[in-house]
Amino acid sequence: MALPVLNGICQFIHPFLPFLNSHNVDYLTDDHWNVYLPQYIRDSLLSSKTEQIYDLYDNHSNASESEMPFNKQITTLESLFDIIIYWKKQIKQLTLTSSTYKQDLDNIKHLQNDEQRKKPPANLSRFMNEKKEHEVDRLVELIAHLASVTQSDVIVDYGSGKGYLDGELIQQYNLKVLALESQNQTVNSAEKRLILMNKKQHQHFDANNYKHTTVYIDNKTNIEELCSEYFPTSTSIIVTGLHACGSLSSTMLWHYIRNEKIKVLCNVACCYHLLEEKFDVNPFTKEYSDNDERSFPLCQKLIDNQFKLGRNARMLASQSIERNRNNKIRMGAPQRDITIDYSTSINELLTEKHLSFLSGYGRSHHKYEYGITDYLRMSGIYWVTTCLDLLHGLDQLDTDDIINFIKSCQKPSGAFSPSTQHDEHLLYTLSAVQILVILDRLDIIDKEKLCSYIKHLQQEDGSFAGDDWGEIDTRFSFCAVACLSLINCLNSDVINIEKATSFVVSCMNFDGGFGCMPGAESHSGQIYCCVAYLSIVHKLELIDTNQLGWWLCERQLESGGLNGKLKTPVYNDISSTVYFVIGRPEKLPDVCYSWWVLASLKIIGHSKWINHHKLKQFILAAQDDETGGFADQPKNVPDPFHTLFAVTGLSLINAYSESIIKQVNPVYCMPQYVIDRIGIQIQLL
Ligand code: 3PZ
Ligand code: ZN
Repeated sequence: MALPVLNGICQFIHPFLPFLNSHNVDYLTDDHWNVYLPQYIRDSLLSSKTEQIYDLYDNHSNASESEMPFNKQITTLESLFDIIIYWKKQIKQLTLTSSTYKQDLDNIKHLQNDEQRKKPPANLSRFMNEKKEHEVDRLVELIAHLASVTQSDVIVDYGSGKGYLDGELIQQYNLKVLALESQNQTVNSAEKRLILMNKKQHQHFDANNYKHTTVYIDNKTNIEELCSEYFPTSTSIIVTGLHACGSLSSTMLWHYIRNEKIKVLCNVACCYHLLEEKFDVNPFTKEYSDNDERSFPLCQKLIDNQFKLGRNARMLASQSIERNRNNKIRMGAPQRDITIDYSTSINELLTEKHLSFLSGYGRSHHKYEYGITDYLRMSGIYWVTTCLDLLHGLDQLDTDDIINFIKSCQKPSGAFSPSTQHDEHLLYTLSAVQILVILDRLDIIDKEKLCSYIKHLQQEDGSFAGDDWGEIDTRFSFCAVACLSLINCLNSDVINIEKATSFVVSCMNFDGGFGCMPGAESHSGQIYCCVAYLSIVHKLELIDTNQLGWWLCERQLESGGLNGKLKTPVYNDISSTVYFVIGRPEKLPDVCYSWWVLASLKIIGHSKWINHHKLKQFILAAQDDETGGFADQPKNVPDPFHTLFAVTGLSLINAYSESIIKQVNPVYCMPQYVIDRIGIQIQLL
């Protein structure tokens, strides 16, 4: 019964797949309107409002015959809707809807009284937000009932994250939980959270019921064996996941089908776009996946037909029409902005005031004010030194004092700390190297030691840790190659450049941007580090410059300022008719993003894609006309960090002549004449 439906739908959507797989960031560059939309859809869209199109769809779905309109040629939007609605009805007949699920649950409930549940007191914080509490409480109830009717004694949680679900399974129902999580840090913080919660609530939490382990789960993972390792007496298992991401959900299915001891699968899947696809390229590596066992499609029939759906189409498939219709706030909603009265704002550069603001910070490091506490003093000195140099004020700096300070921060490893009492770190090592290059005092560096320090921070996968504590981040990949190139030691004897590059590229996202690790959300600061990294190693051709350029120039807001990342509305569809948007902290425009965004655009050759005049107005308005210096936004407190990035932003758009602001190098964020002096060749597009 299912097979004709499956085949019919595959045939029906086949011609639409290139369209379904297009991404709206390519809308203009790839001319989607003309390339993908048949004339009849273009006509309908131009002649009706969005609301009317939705109405047409709704009216159709009520009126439509359940007979397949086979012989009709699709020439109107109505006839297209006819076919879509026909297939929707066919699928519905094959689907367990939420009403049958609810009935099933009620039936189970009759078998099981709920007296043993220890509901947490409503006035106690469980360190979860409301949405999470709602989800967790319902899933916990369901799992407990399923455990009871199937006599299962261990719950295996795939991708346990912060352990929200596990904590409640144990507290409320005294169940045994094995938590599986691939991220070590996450597992540790989950355990801490559970212990903390236990203390605060004075409730008994039986630690013997909670076992966790750090594993990357795939089809080869032997769940039965893991269970008997942690719970030797276990006889039957429930596998579950609350937002089991991408392939984790299909893996769970794989295990369930093949393992007798797993009695129940109870999963809330998510992130369909992260599912690997057998016949499509991996969105991150752009390569065909060998790991076809846990990938889409799972069904043998579709595998036999070599059916390829594509990542964007799967993403689209998880957006319901009903939900979109009900949301007034859509993805294309304007980003949050501030209003600035440009008729009264400062519109000239207060160079003299900035020079005294900066040299006040630089002169005595006993009196560092807001922003420059000792844990980032080395970077503070770099911000001040670079900015003074760009404003022709380097003579105001006590360079001997600075050199002595840097020497006091040089560790036996050859690397540098933010201040004397702290430990060395790549971030402050780069700052120290940058200052020394500007002051032409590279003699202070022990190149051999520094090279071996940086070498030992490189990991097997090519990534870099920031220090011996081991945090991994694409920022550190940039710091590593920036340091090495500035001391003229960037070569394959010191670090594995090829691996380092493939790690950075593995952090590239479908939107053209980069995150701090593979799969992490695109963010301007991270994009700058990755783009600057690729410029230093001359591998800019690996960037999709159209896609990235679009993402970056869309950071500019009406106020002229730039923000740091995409505003992504988070929909909370607890009830099917009421929709809330839970506001994630949005990124307002900020002067420092002038640098992260603009420098990235400059490197990929698209700095003209933002409005220079408006940006200049925004940056100038953020000056403090009393103390000097720039703040993150107009009227806020100035600091050296934002002062540097305001000045470098103005430099990149050539807002003033060289005699007022010197040229800045977009990769190193140092004066261009300094880079020329040491003769580094970066790549610019
Ligand atoms: C600021 N750091 O973590 S920080 C930084 N931020 O050391 C320095 N834009 O509270 C100063 N925000 C001011 N002087 C802010 C450097 C941050 C960036 C915070 C910030 C900037 C908006 C909220 C991270 C290079 C190095 C470090 C960063 C980015 C790039 C803070 C908060 C954080 C930090 C310092 C002070 C004022 C100055
Ligand atoms: Zn900022």
